[in-house]
Amino acid sequence: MGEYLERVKRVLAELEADDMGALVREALDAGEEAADLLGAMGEAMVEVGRRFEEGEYFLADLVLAGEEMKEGIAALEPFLAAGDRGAKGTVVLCTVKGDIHDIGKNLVGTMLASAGFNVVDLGVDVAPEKVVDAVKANSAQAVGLSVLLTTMVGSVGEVVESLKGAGLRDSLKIAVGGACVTDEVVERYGADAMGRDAVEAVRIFSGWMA
Ligand code: B1M
Repeated sequence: MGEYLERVKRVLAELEADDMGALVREALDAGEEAADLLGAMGEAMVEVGRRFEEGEYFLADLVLAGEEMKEGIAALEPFLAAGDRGAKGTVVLCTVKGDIHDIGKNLVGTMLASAGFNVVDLGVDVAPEKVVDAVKANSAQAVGLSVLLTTMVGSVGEVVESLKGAGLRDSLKIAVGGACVTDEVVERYGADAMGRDAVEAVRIFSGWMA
């Protein structure tokens, strides 16, 4: 890992970042790749989560790290290649009911939009009925669900069941992602695929909606 990548990872993980946007821009100017910077920030967030789990960090620290990461991502956005927006079809995206984590979901949304998808982002803590309404209103071809809390993973199943109930499931593809998602989650709740990161998410949706 290059010097800037190490620095980005360290200051975010140590909660020492007071202007993540400036640091990321400096790293880009020094020649670092946007994708590598994203990776370094992602690793830092895993470390922040670990320290929270171990009682070293508190909720306020998660909030702080989350805000800094958002600033870092905002600085990267112009570099996450812009494609032919909306041409590939429509994806309804959200974080599931009971879960308010949105950094990963936003990143997936940005990358999908850059790759040419029309993204309808419903936000966080989204009830299954809202997903159904949005799929109908936007004639979406796919749904993307983000879930980070193990306790909320059942919300994925609720969305799938609601889409089935509305007669929409057969004409839709559903991808899930987020820190707690495994292949088993996909199988148990009847989704179609899981993405480990935003790049994989783009690959999955592109495979469905080329
Ligand atoms: Co929370 N939190 N948090 N948190 N938080 C986790 C998820 C946790 C793992 C930390 C830990 O204990 N180790 C833990 C969950 C444990 C579990 O259930 N297994 C946890 C907890 C417990 C909680 C609270 C319950 C804490 C409390 O209140 N006591 C609470 C829950 C509130 C709620 O949702 N109801 C809570 C709150 C928060 C904050 C609000 C303070 C803040 C979020 C700020 C925000 O999102 N605006 C926060 C943060 C920052 C984290 C950690 C530290 C970082 C998450 C993050 O943004 N990562 C997180 C630790 C961790 O994940 N290891 C943690 C960076 C982001 C880029 O990665 O979101 O994983 P991620 O997205 C990735 C991939 O997963 C994937 O692509 C993204 C880009 O690579 N991906 C997809 C995501 N969605 C996808 C969808 C796809 C495909 C790929 O297709 C559709």
